[in-house]
Amino acid sequence: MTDTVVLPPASCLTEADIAPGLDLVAEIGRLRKERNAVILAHYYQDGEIQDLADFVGDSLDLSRKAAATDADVIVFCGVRFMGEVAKILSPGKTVLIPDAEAGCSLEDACQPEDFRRYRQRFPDHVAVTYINCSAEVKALSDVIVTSSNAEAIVNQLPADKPILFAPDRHLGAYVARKTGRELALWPGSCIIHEQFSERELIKLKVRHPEAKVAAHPECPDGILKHADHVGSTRNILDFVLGSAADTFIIATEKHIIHQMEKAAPGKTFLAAPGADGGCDCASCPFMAKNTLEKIYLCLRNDAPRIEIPEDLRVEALKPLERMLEMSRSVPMSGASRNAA
Ligand code: CIZ
Repeated sequence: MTDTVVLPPASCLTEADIAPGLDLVAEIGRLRKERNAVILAHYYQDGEIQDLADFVGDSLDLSRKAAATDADVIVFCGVRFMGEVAKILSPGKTVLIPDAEAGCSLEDACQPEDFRRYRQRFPDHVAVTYINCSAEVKALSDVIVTSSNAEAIVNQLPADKPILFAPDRHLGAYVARKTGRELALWPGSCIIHEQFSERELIKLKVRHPEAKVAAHPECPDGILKHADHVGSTRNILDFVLGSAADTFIIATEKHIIHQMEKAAPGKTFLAAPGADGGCDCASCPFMAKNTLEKIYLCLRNDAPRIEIPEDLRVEALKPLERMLEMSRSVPMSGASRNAA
Protein backbone atom coordinates (compact mmCIF):
# COMPACT_ATOMS: atom_id res chain seq x y z
CA MET A 1 0.00 0.00 0.00
CA THR A 2 1.29 3.46 -0.89
CA ASP A 3 2.07 5.68 2.04
CA THR A 4 0.56 9.04 1.19
CA VAL A 5 1.65 10.86 4.35
CA VAL A 6 4.96 12.70 4.76
CA LEU A 7 5.74 12.76 8.47
CA PRO A 8 7.48 15.64 10.26
CA PRO A 9 11.27 15.18 10.38
CA ALA A 10 12.84 14.45 13.76
CA SER A 11 14.03 18.07 14.06
CA CYS A 12 10.44 19.40 14.06
CA LEU A 13 8.52 20.83 17.01
CA THR A 14 6.62 18.36 19.17
CA GLU A 15 3.92 18.78 21.80
CA ALA A 16 6.66 19.00 24.44
CA ASP A 17 7.87 22.23 22.78
CA ILE A 18 4.51 24.00 23.14
CA ALA A 19 4.78 26.61 25.89
CA PRO A 20 2.28 25.97 28.69
CA GLY A 21 -0.56 28.47 28.51
CA LEU A 22 0.00 29.27 24.80
CA ASP A 23 -3.27 30.54 23.31
CA LEU A 24 -3.57 27.83 20.67
CA VAL A 25 -6.69 29.24 19.03
CA ALA A 26 -5.02 32.64 18.58
CA GLU A 27 -1.79 31.02 17.33
CA ILE A 28 -3.66 28.84 14.83
CA GLY A 29 -5.48 31.98 13.65
CA ARG A 30 -2.16 33.79 13.19
CA LEU A 31 -0.58 30.89 11.28
CA ARG A 32 -3.69 30.46 9.16
CA LYS A 33 -3.33 34.07 7.99
CA GLU A 34 0.43 33.94 7.59
CA ARG A 35 0.25 30.79 5.46
CA ASN A 36 -2.97 31.63 3.58
CA ALA A 37 -4.47 28.43 4.94
CA VAL A 38 -8.05 27.22 5.08
CA ILE A 39 -9.12 24.89 7.88
CA LEU A 40 -11.77 22.32 6.94
CA ALA A 41 -13.41 20.25 9.68
CA HIS A 42 -15.71 17.26 9.45
CA TYR A 43 -18.88 17.15 11.56
CA TYR A 44 -17.31 14.28 13.52
CA GLN A 45 -14.52 16.48 14.93
CA ASP A 46 -14.44 17.72 18.49
CA GLY A 47 -16.54 20.88 19.06
CA GLU A 48 -13.50 23.10 19.66
CA ILE A 49 -12.06 22.08 16.28
CA GLN A 50 -15.38 22.65 14.50
CA ASP A 51 -15.52 26.09 16.08
CA LEU A 52 -12.17 27.27 14.78
CA ALA A 53 -12.55 25.82 11.27
CA ASP A 54 -13.32 28.00 8.26
CA PHE A 55 -15.80 25.40 7.04
CA VAL A 56 -17.53 22.49 8.76
CA GLY A 57 -19.30 19.87 6.70
CA ASP A 58 -19.55 16.31 5.41
CA SER A 59 -17.11 14.80 2.98
CA LEU A 60 -19.10 15.85 -0.10
CA ASP A 61 -19.26 19.50 0.90
CA LEU A 62 -15.69 19.56 2.15
CA SER A 63 -14.49 17.94 -1.13
CA ARG A 64 -16.26 20.71 -2.99
CA LYS A 65 -14.61 23.30 -0.74
CA ALA A 66 -11.19 21.69 -1.26
CA ALA A 67 -11.67 21.74 -5.03
CA ALA A 68 -12.69 25.40 -5.08
CA THR A 69 -10.44 27.03 -2.48
CA ASP A 70 -7.90 29.70 -3.40
CA ALA A 71 -5.94 29.12 -0.19
CA ASP A 72 -2.35 27.89 -0.53
CA VAL A 73 -2.67 25.43 2.32
CA ILE A 74 -5.56 23.15 3.31
CA VAL A 75 -5.60 21.83 6.87
CA PHE A 76 -8.00 18.90 6.80
CA CYS A 77 -9.36 18.02 10.23
CA GLY A 78 -11.00 14.68 9.69
CA VAL A 79 -9.44 11.36 8.81
CA ARG A 80 -6.61 10.58 6.40
CA PHE A 81 -8.69 9.61 3.36
CA MET A 82 -10.36 13.05 3.50
CA GLY A 83 -6.95 14.73 3.31
CA GLU A 84 -6.13 12.48 0.35
CA VAL A 85 -9.31 13.57 -1.41
CA ALA A 86 -8.34 17.23 -0.91
CA LYS A 87 -4.88 16.56 -2.41
CA ILE A 88 -6.30 14.57 -5.34
CA LEU A 89 -8.64 17.46 -6.16
CA SER A 90 -6.15 20.26 -5.44
CA PRO A 91 -2.67 18.92 -6.31
CA GLY A 92 -1.12 22.39 -6.31
CA LYS A 93 -2.05 23.00 -2.67
CA THR A 94 -0.22 21.91 0.43
CA VAL A 95 -2.57 19.55 2.31
CA LEU A 96 -1.84 19.09 6.00
CA ILE A 97 -3.51 16.68 8.43
CA PRO A 98 -3.07 17.04 12.19
CA ASP A 99 -2.43 13.32 12.84
CA ALA A 100 -1.11 10.77 10.36
CA GLU A 101 -2.68 7.95 12.39
CA ALA A 102 -6.23 9.21 11.92
CA GLY A 103 -7.41 6.30 9.79
CA CYS A 104 -10.78 4.70 9.11
CA SER A 105 -12.05 1.19 9.80
CA LEU A 106 -13.79 1.11 6.41
CA GLU A 107 -10.55 1.97 4.65
CA ASP A 108 -8.76 -0.74 6.65
CA ALA A 109 -11.42 -3.27 5.69
CA CYS A 110 -10.81 -2.80 1.97
CA GLN A 111 -7.19 -3.30 0.97
CA PRO A 112 -6.33 -2.44 -2.64
CA GLU A 113 -5.07 -5.95 -3.58
CA ASP A 114 -8.23 -7.58 -2.18
CA PHE A 115 -10.39 -5.02 -3.97
CA ARG A 116 -8.55 -5.60 -7.26
CA ARG A 117 -9.25 -9.36 -6.96
CA TYR A 118 -12.89 -8.67 -6.02
CA ARG A 119 -13.31 -6.54 -9.13
CA GLN A 120 -11.92 -9.39 -11.22
CA ARG A 121 -14.72 -11.61 -9.89
CA PHE A 122 -17.28 -9.11 -11.21
CA PRO A 123 -15.70 -7.87 -14.45
CA ASP A 124 -18.93 -6.48 -15.93
CA HIS A 125 -20.00 -4.61 -12.73
CA VAL A 126 -19.72 -0.86 -12.22
CA ALA A 127 -17.65 -0.30 -9.07
CA VAL A 128 -19.45 2.27 -6.92
CA THR A 129 -17.15 3.00 -3.98
CA TYR A 130 -17.82 4.92 -0.80
CA ILE A 131 -15.43 7.83 -0.29
CA ASN A 132 -14.21 6.16 2.96
CA CYS A 133 -11.40 4.27 1.22
CA SER A 134 -7.76 4.75 0.23
CA ALA A 135 -6.57 6.62 -2.86
CA GLU A 136 -5.58 3.25 -4.35
CA VAL A 137 -9.05 1.79 -3.95
CA LYS A 138 -10.48 4.98 -5.48
CA ALA A 139 -8.15 4.51 -8.44
CA LEU A 140 -9.63 1.01 -8.96
CA SER A 141 -13.23 2.32 -8.86
CA ASP A 142 -15.61 3.68 -11.49
CA VAL A 143 -17.40 6.26 -9.38
CA ILE A 144 -17.04 7.47 -5.79
CA VAL A 145 -20.05 8.25 -3.61
CA THR A 146 -20.67 9.76 -0.18
CA SER A 147 -23.66 9.08 2.00
CA SER A 148 -25.17 12.34 0.72
CA ASN A 149 -25.17 11.36 -2.93
CA ALA A 150 -24.98 7.52 -3.10
CA GLU A 151 -28.68 7.07 -3.84
CA ALA A 152 -28.75 9.87 -6.46
CA ILE A 153 -25.67 8.47 -8.23
CA VAL A 154 -26.84 4.83 -8.26
CA ASN A 155 -30.16 6.05 -9.69
CA GLN A 156 -28.26 7.55 -12.63
CA LEU A 157 -26.53 4.28 -13.60
CA PRO A 158 -28.05 2.40 -16.56
CA ALA A 159 -30.69 -0.06 -15.31
CA ASP A 160 -29.05 -3.02 -17.07
CA LYS A 161 -25.61 -2.41 -15.55
CA PRO A 162 -24.78 -4.65 -12.57
CA ILE A 163 -23.21 -2.81 -9.64
CA LEU A 164 -20.76 -3.68 -6.90
CA PHE A 165 -20.66 -1.49 -3.83
CA ALA A 166 -17.71 -1.18 -1.43
CA PRO A 167 -16.65 -0.99 1.32
CA ASP A 168 -19.69 -0.38 3.61
CA ARG A 169 -22.20 -3.21 3.39
CA HIS A 170 -24.83 -1.41 5.50
CA LEU A 171 -24.79 1.73 3.36
CA GLY A 172 -24.80 -0.53 0.28
CA ALA A 173 -27.81 -2.50 1.56
CA TYR A 174 -29.62 0.76 2.33
CA VAL A 175 -28.93 2.15 -1.16
CA ALA A 176 -30.09 -1.15 -2.68
CA ARG A 177 -33.39 -0.88 -0.80
CA LYS A 178 -33.88 2.78 -1.74
CA THR A 179 -33.06 2.36 -5.43
CA GLY A 180 -34.45 -1.14 -5.99
CA ARG A 181 -31.09 -2.14 -7.52
CA GLU A 182 -29.29 -5.33 -6.69
CA LEU A 183 -25.78 -4.54 -5.42
CA ALA A 184 -22.90 -6.95 -4.83
CA LEU A 185 -21.74 -5.83 -1.38
CA TRP A 186 -18.19 -5.74 -0.04
CA PRO A 187 -18.34 -7.04 3.55
CA GLY A 188 -16.98 -3.95 5.38
CA SER A 189 -18.53 -1.81 8.11
CA CYS A 190 -17.75 1.19 10.32
CA ILE A 191 -16.73 0.36 13.89
CA ILE A 192 -18.84 3.21 15.25
CA HIS A 193 -22.13 2.55 13.49
CA GLU A 194 -21.71 -1.21 13.90
CA GLN A 195 -21.58 -0.87 17.69
CA PHE A 196 -24.98 0.72 18.25
CA SER A 197 -27.22 -1.72 20.11
CA GLU A 198 -30.80 -2.31 19.02
CA ARG A 199 -31.73 -3.53 22.51
CA GLU A 200 -30.30 -0.43 24.22
CA LEU A 201 -31.88 1.82 21.61
CA ILE A 202 -35.29 0.33 22.35
CA LYS A 203 -34.69 0.89 26.07
CA LEU A 204 -33.74 4.53 25.41
CA LYS A 205 -36.85 5.01 23.27
CA VAL A 206 -38.98 3.66 26.13
CA ARG A 207 -37.44 6.26 28.47
CA HIS A 208 -37.97 9.02 25.85
CA PRO A 209 -41.14 8.07 23.97
CA GLU A 210 -41.35 11.55 22.46
CA ALA A 211 -37.87 11.32 20.88
CA LYS A 212 -37.39 11.06 17.13
CA VAL A 213 -34.61 8.71 16.04
CA ALA A 214 -32.30 9.96 13.27
CA ALA A 215 -29.83 7.35 11.98
CA HIS A 216 -26.98 7.21 9.50
CA PRO A 217 -27.19 4.58 6.74
CA GLU A 218 -23.86 3.11 7.90
CA CYS A 219 -25.91 1.63 10.80
CA PRO A 220 -27.07 -1.99 10.59
CA ASP A 221 -30.68 -2.57 9.61
CA GLY A 222 -31.55 -3.46 13.23
CA ILE A 223 -30.98 0.23 14.07
CA LEU A 224 -32.36 1.72 10.85
CA LYS A 225 -35.70 -0.01 11.31
CA HIS A 226 -36.31 2.06 14.47
CA ALA A 227 -35.40 5.35 12.77
CA ASP A 228 -37.87 8.13 12.00
CA HIS A 229 -35.29 9.51 9.60
CA VAL A 230 -32.26 8.00 7.81
CA GLY A 231 -29.67 10.21 6.16
CA SER A 232 -26.12 11.45 5.87
CA THR A 233 -24.75 13.74 8.59
CA ARG A 234 -25.88 16.93 6.92
CA ASN A 235 -29.20 15.37 6.02
CA ILE A 236 -29.73 14.38 9.68
CA LEU A 237 -28.78 17.93 10.65
CA ASP A 238 -31.38 19.35 8.24
CA PHE A 239 -33.96 16.90 9.59
CA VAL A 240 -33.56 17.83 13.26
CA LEU A 241 -33.49 21.55 12.50
CA GLY A 242 -36.64 21.30 10.39
CA SER A 243 -38.54 19.03 12.80
CA ALA A 244 -41.10 20.25 15.31
CA ALA A 245 -39.91 17.59 17.81
CA ASP A 246 -37.84 18.63 20.84
CA THR A 247 -35.89 15.45 21.59
CA PHE A 248 -33.80 13.35 19.23
CA ILE A 249 -31.76 10.17 19.46
CA ILE A 250 -28.82 10.50 17.08
CA ALA A 251 -27.39 7.25 15.68
CA THR A 252 -24.14 8.42 14.16
CA GLU A 253 -20.79 9.72 15.46
CA LYS A 254 -21.83 11.91 18.36
CA HIS A 255 -19.82 15.07 17.58
CA ILE A 256 -22.40 16.06 14.95
CA ILE A 257 -24.52 16.93 18.00
CA HIS A 258 -22.28 19.99 18.50
CA GLN A 259 -23.76 21.61 15.35
CA MET A 260 -27.27 20.62 16.42
CA GLU A 261 -26.89 22.16 19.87
CA LYS A 262 -25.50 25.36 18.35
CA ALA A 263 -28.32 25.67 15.83
CA ALA A 264 -31.15 24.51 18.13
CA PRO A 265 -30.08 25.22 21.72
CA GLY A 266 -33.55 24.52 23.13
CA LYS A 267 -33.69 20.94 21.85
CA THR A 268 -32.35 17.77 23.48
CA PHE A 269 -30.01 15.44 21.60
CA LEU A 270 -29.12 11.99 22.91
CA ALA A 271 -26.34 9.86 21.41
CA ALA A 272 -27.53 6.37 20.47
CA PRO A 273 -26.18 3.77 22.92
CA GLY A 274 -23.86 0.84 22.36
CA ALA A 275 -24.25 -2.65 23.83
CA ASP A 276 -22.77 -1.52 27.13
CA GLY A 277 -25.19 1.36 27.77
CA GLY A 278 -22.42 3.34 29.52
CA CYS A 279 -19.70 3.11 26.86
CA ASP A 280 -18.61 6.04 24.70
CA CYS A 281 -19.45 3.97 21.64
CA ALA A 282 -20.58 6.86 19.47
CA SER A 283 -17.17 8.55 19.51
CA CYS A 284 -14.77 7.74 16.64
CA PRO A 285 -11.27 7.03 18.02
CA PHE A 286 -9.69 8.03 14.70
CA MET A 287 -11.42 11.41 14.51
CA ALA A 288 -10.49 11.95 18.17
CA LYS A 289 -6.78 11.84 17.34
CA ASN A 290 -6.92 15.44 16.08
CA THR A 291 -6.38 18.13 18.71
CA LEU A 292 -5.72 21.88 18.77
CA GLU A 293 -2.06 21.13 19.63
CA LYS A 294 -1.70 18.96 16.53
CA ILE A 295 -3.37 21.54 14.27
CA TYR A 296 -0.93 24.15 15.56
CA LEU A 297 2.03 21.81 15.06
CA CYS A 298 1.09 20.78 11.52
CA LEU A 299 0.96 24.45 10.50
CA ARG A 300 4.34 25.08 12.15
CA ASN A 301 6.01 21.90 10.83
CA ASP A 302 4.35 21.73 7.40
CA ALA A 303 3.63 18.08 8.24
CA PRO A 304 2.04 15.55 8.43
CA ARG A 305 1.49 16.38 4.74
CA ILE A 306 -0.34 14.44 2.06
CA GLU A 307 1.72 13.63 -1.05
CA ILE A 308 0.30 11.31 -3.70
CA PRO A 309 2.30 9.84 -6.62
CA GLU A 310 1.02 11.61 -9.75
CA ASP A 311 0.02 8.42 -11.62
CA LEU A 312 -2.08 7.30 -8.65
CA ARG A 313 -3.57 10.78 -8.20
CA VAL A 314 -4.64 10.95 -11.85
CA GLU A 315 -6.37 7.55 -11.64
CA ALA A 316 -8.08 8.38 -8.32
CA LEU A 317 -9.22 11.74 -9.69
CA LYS A 318 -11.35 10.17 -12.46
CA PRO A 319 -14.01 8.52 -10.23
CA LEU A 320 -13.98 11.54 -7.90
CA GLU A 321 -14.65 13.91 -10.79
CA ARG A 322 -17.40 11.56 -11.94
CA MET A 323 -18.91 11.86 -8.45
CA LEU A 324 -18.78 15.66 -8.50
CA GLU A 325 -20.33 15.67 -11.96
CA MET A 326 -23.09 13.18 -11.05
CA SER A 327 -23.96 14.94 -7.79
CA ARG A 328 -24.67 18.34 -9.31
CA SER A 329 -28.32 17.73 -8.41
CA VAL A 330 -27.33 17.34 -4.73
CA PRO A 331 -27.31 20.91 -3.39
CA MET A 332 -24.42 22.33 -1.41
CA SER A 333 -25.47 22.14 2.21
CA GLY A 334 -25.30 24.95 4.66
CA ALA A 335 -21.71 23.78 5.39
CA SER A 336 -21.10 26.15 8.24
CA ARG A 337 -18.67 28.93 7.65
CA ASN A 338 -17.33 30.19 10.94
CA ALA A 339 -16.60 33.86 11.28
CA ALA A 340 -12.94 34.60 10.43
O1 CIZ B 1 -19.72 11.53 4.06
C1 CIZ B 1 -19.30 11.80 5.18
O2 CIZ B 1 -18.78 12.84 5.45
C2 CIZ B 1 -19.48 10.82 6.27
C3 CIZ B 1 -18.33 10.03 6.70
C4 CIZ B 1 -20.66 10.73 6.81
C5 CIZ B 1 -21.78 11.60 6.41
O3 CIZ B 1 -22.87 11.12 6.32
O4 CIZ B 1 -21.59 12.78 6.16
